Amino acid sequence: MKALPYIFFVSCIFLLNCSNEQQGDKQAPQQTYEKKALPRKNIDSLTSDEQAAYLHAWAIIKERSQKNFYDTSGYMWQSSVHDSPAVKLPDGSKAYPGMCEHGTTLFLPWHRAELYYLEQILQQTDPDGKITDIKGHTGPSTRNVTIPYWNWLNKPSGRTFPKMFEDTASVLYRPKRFHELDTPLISKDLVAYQVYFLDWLHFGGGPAESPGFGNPEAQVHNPMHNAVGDDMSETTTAALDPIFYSFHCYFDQLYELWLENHSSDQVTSSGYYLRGTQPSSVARPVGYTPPPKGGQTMGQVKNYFDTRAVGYYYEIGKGDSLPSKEFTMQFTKNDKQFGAEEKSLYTKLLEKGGYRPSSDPASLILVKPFVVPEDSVKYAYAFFSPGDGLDTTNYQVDLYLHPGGTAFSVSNTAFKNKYLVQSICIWGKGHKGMSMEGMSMPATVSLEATDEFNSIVALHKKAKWIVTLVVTEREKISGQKLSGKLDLRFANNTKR
Ligand SMILES: [Cu+2]
Repeated sequence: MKALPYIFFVSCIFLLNCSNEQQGDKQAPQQTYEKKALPRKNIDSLTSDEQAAYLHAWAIIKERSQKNFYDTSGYMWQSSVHDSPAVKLPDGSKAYPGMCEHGTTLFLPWHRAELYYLEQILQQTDPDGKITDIKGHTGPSTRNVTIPYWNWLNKPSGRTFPKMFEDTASVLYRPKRFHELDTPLISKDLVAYQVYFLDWLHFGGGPAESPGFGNPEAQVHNPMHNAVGDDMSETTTAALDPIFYSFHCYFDQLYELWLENHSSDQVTSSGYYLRGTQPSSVARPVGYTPPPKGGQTMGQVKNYFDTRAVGYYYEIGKGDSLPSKEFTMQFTKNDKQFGAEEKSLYTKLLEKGGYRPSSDPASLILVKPFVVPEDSVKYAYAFFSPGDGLDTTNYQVDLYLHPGGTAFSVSNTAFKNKYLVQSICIWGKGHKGMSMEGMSMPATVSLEATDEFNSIVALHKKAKWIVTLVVTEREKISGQKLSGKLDLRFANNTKR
């Protein structure tokens, strides 16, 4: 199963009102230097001193923002870098914290850079361990603080999340997360398959000419944002939740594993400058050159390929390793998926997690019959153009390929297991306004099913089949009747 779901993704202009406070940071000349790489650990394996240092650093960046909302080394600015393209400063001028990148090849690289800056800022909060924070703690030194990762593929140490995020008195706590989730939501097999067997286009997302979600983003990241809920379910607020950074830290580890298993040469965006305004007190990564027009200070994608040069590496304990490549290989041999086999490849990959596409009543079902061609195809895509009611709601799109005479039904588990081939989750629909410079966003969601289509060609030439798209609203907030269009395209040439 290889798939590339494309999506029109819009971003949000989040205007922060001005106050009488001063802007925290004026840009000074940039400097770069190499530093010792520090381990990023599983949050559950931090020692009590490491926990104390992490919490102390967070308490300090929170206090900075309480004193000066516009302090670029404070919590508010750092969370604004995720989705605040324009901020009006007290003097009336504008500043540009940043914009997250989603639905393109920049998704993983951008979030890597975002974590780098926050980590450097946390390290610099109290290197000598002398400051007393808002929680009344003096020290310890924050010199060696790194962002700990939340391995959301494992059973949580707390009820739903790692314990450190469930302590109600902690600076890391947010009360409105969905604390009753059945986790792990995502299957390790699905993620391992993506890391080992997907090329950059399908893992990292589409390039400037044809942007689109990579599978980890569409099938793992997006449903997880919705599942954690509250702040995390909107792009404008996601980074206000401290769990955001540990959540993304694990995606960054998966990005690193992908780079180890493949090659950074495949990463189509390596020369792109990453948008975001970061404090000049943070040393830029090795190889950094300022962008031609100024303004965006996070550097280029390629500046972050070598994490040790950037200042960190992942400490992966036994319990944190993915299923092996050899084990995962079994999923690639699935050529009978539309014959005797009872489950599609995608269904098998999902099995070990709680995440189940089309598990709620469908909000919209679209069908299109087709005749299976005689020869295998170079590509097969289902395109979904969202219509009424889908511009402001988070939803799920699931793709089924099945024989004529059968029909989708939510309660027919055997049918769903056999014919579900692909899905994509759309989140952050509060997000409106800008799209990335130089990247034109298509207005349709598209789901690739080339391998699955060719499995059907091998077994069922000239038969009548049906493509069904099932749209499920995740929050049922629109109350509107939903509409949309489905198109199926397949051909023998490589051009879509
Ligand atoms: Cu995210």
